[in-house]
Amino acid sequence: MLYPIQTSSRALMDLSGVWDFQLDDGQGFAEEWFRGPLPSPTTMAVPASYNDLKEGWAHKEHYGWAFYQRRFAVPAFLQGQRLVLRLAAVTHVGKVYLNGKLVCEHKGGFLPFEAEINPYVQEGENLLTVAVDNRIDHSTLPVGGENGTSMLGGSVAKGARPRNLPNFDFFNYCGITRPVKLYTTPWGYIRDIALNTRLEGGAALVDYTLDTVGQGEARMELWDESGQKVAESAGAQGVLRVEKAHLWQPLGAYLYEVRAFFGEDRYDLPYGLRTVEVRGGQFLINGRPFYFKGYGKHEDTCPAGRGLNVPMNVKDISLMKWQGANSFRTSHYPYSEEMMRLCDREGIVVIDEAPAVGVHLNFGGGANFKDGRRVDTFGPEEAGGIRTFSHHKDVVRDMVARDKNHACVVMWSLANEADSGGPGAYDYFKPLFDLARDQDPQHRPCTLVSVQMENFKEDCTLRLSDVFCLNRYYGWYISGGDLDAAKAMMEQEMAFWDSVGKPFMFTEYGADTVCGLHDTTPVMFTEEYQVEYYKMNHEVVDKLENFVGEQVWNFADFATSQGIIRVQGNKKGIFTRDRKPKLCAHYLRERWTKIPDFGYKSKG
Ligand code: BDP
Repeated sequence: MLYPIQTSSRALMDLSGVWDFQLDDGQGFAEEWFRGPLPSPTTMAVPASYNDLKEGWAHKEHYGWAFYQRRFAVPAFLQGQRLVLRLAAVTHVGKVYLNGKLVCEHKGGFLPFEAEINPYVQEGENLLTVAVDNRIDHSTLPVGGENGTSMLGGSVAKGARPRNLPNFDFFNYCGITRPVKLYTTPWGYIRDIALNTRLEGGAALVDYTLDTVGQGEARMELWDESGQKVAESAGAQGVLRVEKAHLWQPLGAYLYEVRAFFGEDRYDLPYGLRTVEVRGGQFLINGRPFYFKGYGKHEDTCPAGRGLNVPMNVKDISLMKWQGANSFRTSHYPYSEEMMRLCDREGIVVIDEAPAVGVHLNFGGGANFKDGRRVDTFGPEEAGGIRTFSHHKDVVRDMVARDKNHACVVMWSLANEADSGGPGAYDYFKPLFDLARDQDPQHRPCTLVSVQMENFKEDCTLRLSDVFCLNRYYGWYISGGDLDAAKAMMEQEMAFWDSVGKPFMFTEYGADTVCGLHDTTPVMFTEEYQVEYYKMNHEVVDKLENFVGEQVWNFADFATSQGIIRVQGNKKGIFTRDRKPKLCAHYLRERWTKIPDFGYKSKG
């Protein structure tokens, strides 16, 4: 799916701003709030999560639907064009109405959807209503408790309101969290572009496919950064050959511009030339062994919640570069298209993750430890099993469709901390890996991110993943406070992963650290402990031959549900939520600025 842009054939209108807003008390659909002005609206920023933008529990912990509304006019001079309304993220279910009529519905809060609205548009003002449902359960991604009750089927106390019970460790922010845009195309138009780069000596070959609708001649051009046309080709499918190609490199971005023409339509796409491959125990970018240094992150800022925050995205990348970091994972959902385009420009390497978190009914990640009963996550629905499979296919397909041309994306992560060692896990995940591999024109490596478990040798990642991505908390959840014991246990497990012969890395390791807590003896929660924790971990992983990267948990402190092990959120950040460095930020800077992006392990 193409990002909406303005070109010589396309107009683009951004509907961001302050919209009318009303939480649904249960009457919204019965009273057909989408037919006219909302009965008693307040104001709401779009894009943003609504939870923290008004005071009190009603907005913060709302359970169910909320209605957004605004008016817009379509300029008369755009008549005769195809009009598309595009919503980049509505969390988690959206119903879109124009002038009282349902235009489209979409499930999944972190990926875009769009609809042709010509049949619905009227002259003068149009009334746009977006109803948003934030409920999570065993069929949604991320996963939540059923019917607003606890994961294991406990019932709501009499008189208590049902509420979302996330089976994951981040706040269930919701609303229209990314931009709503209106764009035009001619009636014969470019629906999609798929690109793949192959290297041949100093030349690059770009295979392309244009997916078009209607009649017209197709043509492609490739322009370099200095504004020179370096290749062109006729037809909807073909190859662009670039002699002396300037490659896109980690922390050394170079972006060509692909110009696609079809009939009267034109679409321009920034495109970096690079290859990715897993060979032996190495992760190769442009044929050289890459070492991941960086983070698991969140889209989480105050007060926008998960709402697009462009200044913070720019700041975060600046902080990462200050530290010598070169990469992050979009834990635990695909990030905004604006962030992906920024990473292309900045040379930041991205592991792109599907919103599949909480696919584990015996462990909810971090704040959500279970009561000890075992549930067969991938077992029959009647026995309480998960119902995410078909939706999981949709989000994997849509994530690849959205992000397939980004140079920054080097690997797909199909889930975070699923029950991948449990019965039925292989059969659940095998078709998802097949799907991702089949849909990606670049055939990037695929992984699933593994939770710490005793039976790690049964983790289906061993049979499915190209790179083993491990979340490990030796020295925090395991042997917290006793780094010697933690180290011994960790060495034992890591020897196994190093012996398998495939590359592996940490996608999470971390320790909660309250900014400002200090001690001469490094006890848990102090800034000193966080530094000692990472030093211990690095002593172990530096000795592992096939260990290809360290992504720390987390870049910054972030909001979670309330719970007895969360102090106004998760405090494993290396930066505070407002991006001030903890002691450890300086330690990691020391370390990472000395570690080369390529060839860190001897085999390089
Ligand atoms: C892991 C999860 C992550 C949590 C983290 C933690 O993948 O979402 O925030 O642990 O506990 O289980 O901090």
